[in-house]
Amino acid sequence: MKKVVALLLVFAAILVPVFANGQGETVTLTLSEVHAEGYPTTLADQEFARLVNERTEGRVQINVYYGGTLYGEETGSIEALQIGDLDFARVSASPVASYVPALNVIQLPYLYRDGDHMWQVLNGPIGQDMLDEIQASGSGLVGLCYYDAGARNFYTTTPVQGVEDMKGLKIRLQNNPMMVEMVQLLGGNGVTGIGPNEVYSAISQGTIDGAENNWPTYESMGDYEAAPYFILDGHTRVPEILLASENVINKVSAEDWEIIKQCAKETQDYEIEQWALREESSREIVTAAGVTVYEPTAEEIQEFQDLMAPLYDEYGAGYEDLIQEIINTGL
Ligand code: BDP
Repeated sequence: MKKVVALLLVFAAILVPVFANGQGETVTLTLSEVHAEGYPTTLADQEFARLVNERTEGRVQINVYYGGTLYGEETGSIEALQIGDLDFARVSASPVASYVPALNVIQLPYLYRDGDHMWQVLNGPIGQDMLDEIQASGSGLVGLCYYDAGARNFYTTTPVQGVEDMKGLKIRLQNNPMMVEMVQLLGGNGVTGIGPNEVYSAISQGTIDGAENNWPTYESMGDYEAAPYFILDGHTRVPEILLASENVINKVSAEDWEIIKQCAKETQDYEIEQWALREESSREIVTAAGVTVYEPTAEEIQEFQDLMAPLYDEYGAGYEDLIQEIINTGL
């Protein structure tokens, strides 16, 4: 009799978790984020983890490592996703283009009229096709959703009020050859291989003369203290992407994979709201700290745009119709 009870207990111990989640034990997954606590994308990652935990009734637990503690450089996190060493990473679309070249199209300089235009494109069939392309490309990556990252602008240790002031400046860029070429077209030198958390010290040490980013990163990484000249040239709008490793599909049930994809989509609007708030507060913080913000005239912006135009021929080759469709969206 005792043996039977013992046997039943063993069975129960095995079967209860199996029935509880359809797969076995709770699956613990890891998400890497370069930004600090409280940054809009970090908040969205955490909301994603919370929703997944709630909807899978605890079957899937996602641990968010923010502040670049796992990977300070996004190329490193993308490669870890590809080999299944990491499950999720919230990254900028910029470095992903090295693995999925079509993504360069949605980050060409001066492509969007404004943020609303970009969201119309990303929330429509073009945006979904691009996310699908990430997995279809055989990169081992899955694009789950986009987040807002506003517009990127140059900031430097010396005043820049137009293209002529960019000549000879060493500017840190994301790991994307198109961005390096963009700065070369302006007469500057693009520098890559510096993580966003290292920009402040690279500027302070004089390794670079500046970088380019949005208001929140400029503020949150403290870069404004080292490079206090900010020109609102708005050369690119590069969306953020929440990526999964394709390997996650093997770690969770089919039902939970669908839940994960759905939850990611649902966090997009939340991030956009958080983004708008942070863009405003970051702008206030850096201007109060004495940053010199230069607002170029339409003619001055046109000069940036004209010099960068060759990127459309090179990186837009084969995508001419798509580019036209993007430009026409919302008109
Ligand atoms: C920020 C993005 C972050 C990038 C960073 C960069 O949010 O994902 O890593 O730019 O310039 O705006 O590397």
